[in-house]
Amino acid sequence: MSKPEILQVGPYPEWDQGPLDAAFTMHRYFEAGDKAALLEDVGSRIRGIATRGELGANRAMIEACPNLEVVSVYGVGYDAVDLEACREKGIRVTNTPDVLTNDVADLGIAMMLVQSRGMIGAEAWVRDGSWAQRGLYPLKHRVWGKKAGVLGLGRIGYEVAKRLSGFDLDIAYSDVAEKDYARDWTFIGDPVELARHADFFFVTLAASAATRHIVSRDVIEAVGPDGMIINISRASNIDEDALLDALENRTLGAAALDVFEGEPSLNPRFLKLDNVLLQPHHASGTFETRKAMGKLVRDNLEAHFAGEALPTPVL
Ligand code: 8YV
Repeated sequence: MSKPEILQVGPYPEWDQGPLDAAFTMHRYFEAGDKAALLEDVGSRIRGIATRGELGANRAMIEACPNLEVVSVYGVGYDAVDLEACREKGIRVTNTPDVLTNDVADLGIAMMLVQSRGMIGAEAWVRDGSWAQRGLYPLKHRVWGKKAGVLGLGRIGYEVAKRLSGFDLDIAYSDVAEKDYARDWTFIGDPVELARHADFFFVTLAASAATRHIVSRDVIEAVGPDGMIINISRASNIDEDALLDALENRTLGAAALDVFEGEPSLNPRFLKLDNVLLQPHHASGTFETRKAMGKLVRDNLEAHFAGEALPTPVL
């Protein structure tokens, strides 16, 4: 019996590629010189799409595969998958939640600390000889005992808030409703009010059309010149032009960002700023977590084609 044919949208590490190639016939979309020609050639044979969180699968790709049965996302965010198209056509969608939650939360906390305490500049201060030549490194800002706001108290937001409580921060959160598992923290429904509360404003909610630019110019202004925005979700959750304006005008004190519109290309305005920490969308980027993500991608595909329950279904 021939192996199910899969459209592979982006690269995977070799420890994933090997088992995928053994179990399926993989068509490497990302390597195709003429992607339209590849879809024309193999689209009718494609039964599954294996993609990445930031790459997804748009309607055109889905419709180019008329016998598509399942989309397996390497990542927890499935905002780049056209769920409406999948619903219309009865296509299953899976992602890789839970296995990456703690790494993503860890990096968010690290980004807050690194940016607030100026550790990138401090490293340069030592390495370039400034310490010996210019003396003490300039003072930065405290983290412990201040106020934090967590926009989105799902899996990742909850783990961020848990970690923040270790720094004696006054923690508030916003979500669609109060969470019974968050009785130790203050619920503030309005993102602007949450931003007014926060010295450190974490953006941790899942991205969708409904959350696009939820961190608006008003929210950014409410975080203010002494506040910091930390984004470990998706760039689309923030009005990036408004963010850049505020960072340039210093009406926002600082930002620490792991995601960007148009990544891996950035708006060049970011590169001129000294009040933003730039990270290359690597919040889940550890060997341990990425191996667990890759296994979930395979487990979901194998379960589907074996007619078994999907381990981590979205649709
Ligand atoms: C992954 C992510 O790095 O989980 C997600 O949605 O954005 C990241 O954890 C990405 O999906 C891997 O390409």
